[in-house]
Amino acid sequence: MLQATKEMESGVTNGDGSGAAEEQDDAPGDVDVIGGLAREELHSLLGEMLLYRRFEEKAEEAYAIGKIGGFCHLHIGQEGLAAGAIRPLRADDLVITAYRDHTMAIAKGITPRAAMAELYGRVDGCSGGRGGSMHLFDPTVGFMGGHGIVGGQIPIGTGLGWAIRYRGDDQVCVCFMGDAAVNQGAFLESLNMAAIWHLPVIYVVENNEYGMGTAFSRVSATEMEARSGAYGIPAHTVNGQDVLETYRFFADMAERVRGGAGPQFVNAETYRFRGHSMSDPVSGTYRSKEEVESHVQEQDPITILRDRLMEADLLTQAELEAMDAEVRAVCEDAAEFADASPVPDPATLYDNVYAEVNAHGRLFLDGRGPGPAAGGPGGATHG
Ligand SMILES: Cc1ncc(C[n+]2csc(CCOP(=O)(O)OP(=O)(O)O)c2C)c(N)n1
Ligand SMILES: [Mg+2]
Repeated sequence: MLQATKEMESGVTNGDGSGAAEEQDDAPGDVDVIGGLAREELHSLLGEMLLYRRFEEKAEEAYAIGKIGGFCHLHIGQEGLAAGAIRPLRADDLVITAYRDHTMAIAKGITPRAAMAELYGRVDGCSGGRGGSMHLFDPTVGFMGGHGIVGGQIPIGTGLGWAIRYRGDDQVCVCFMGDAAVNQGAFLESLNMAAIWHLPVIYVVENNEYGMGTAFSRVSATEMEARSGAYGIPAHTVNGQDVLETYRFFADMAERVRGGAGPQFVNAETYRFRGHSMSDPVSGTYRSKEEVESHVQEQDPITILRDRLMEADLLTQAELEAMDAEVRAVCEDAAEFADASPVPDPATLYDNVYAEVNAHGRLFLDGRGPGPAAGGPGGATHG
């Protein structure tokens, strides 16, 4: 666990995907392995999900006392996807998602400190305190946001896939979205282009059954899996509450897409244990308390893995408690760090609003500054 936490703090996400793709099925008598994952890896996955849960609980607490403002959507209940889908990726693979992004950002390598400081709106936040909860972002670790417009990240994720192909690289892009996003026009256009251009993008629906208070079954005449068929994109379903199934699925899928399998569509079944956002009640009028309670009791990804490990004698109560104490300390430290970080200077309010433009009016979004004046090197480029 210690190692896992350090890996997260340094942004390393199991670089080569090792430990996942290797087939080591539960050999009889091999007590240290479940589903092809060794004890250390299993502890690491559990510790990661625990970290996400405690991070979100800390954010919930900070929101309640006014330390965090604006929108704030918790991922509690859906942590199996952050851990299971992102951990098997390479450090240089790309991840993009919607506004329920805290755990996804940490899974891809943003530190809990930088994530919490962003929620607090402070300068040490990963987006300089300007994005807040919905707009965590750090391209240096391959986390491309954090997007507040439902479906807005889908064309951008498609563009990231196009850029990978254009440059001849072998990364993959994992583009998450909520179930409500598949009814946006941007989803349809993006999938069509991804299919035509054979882009290395894995589109993942975090299907938590609801878009705010609207059940997916009320707004769709088909099952989720049918949504990519019109574009010839293969559809898959994975149980997002079973982190081992999710991990193995994505370890395999990322390598297949890296190897040229083209775009994929994944219906990841999950459930949110909290309200849509911090301003909503847990159940509301669109789902019953009993429905929520039964999912919390039976479909908690952390409890499911914990019980599995304990039943197989791969985890003791003392180990679990030590793990929990460790991640609680990480979250406490993140909150203290965020609270001590200054708010952005009002004089910088207009920074980063416009991209730099060179003498020819051309935008460079790849980190280059304004180009030289006309006639100099590069001056002959066409805008
Ligand atoms: C284009 C657009 N329309 C409406 C909204 C308001 N809105 C915010 S979240 C949301 C529901 C999205 O649900 P889903 O995609 O299933 O994601 P979940 O919240 O379940 O993670 C809506 C309608 C928005 N942000 N953007
Ligand atoms: Mg939803």
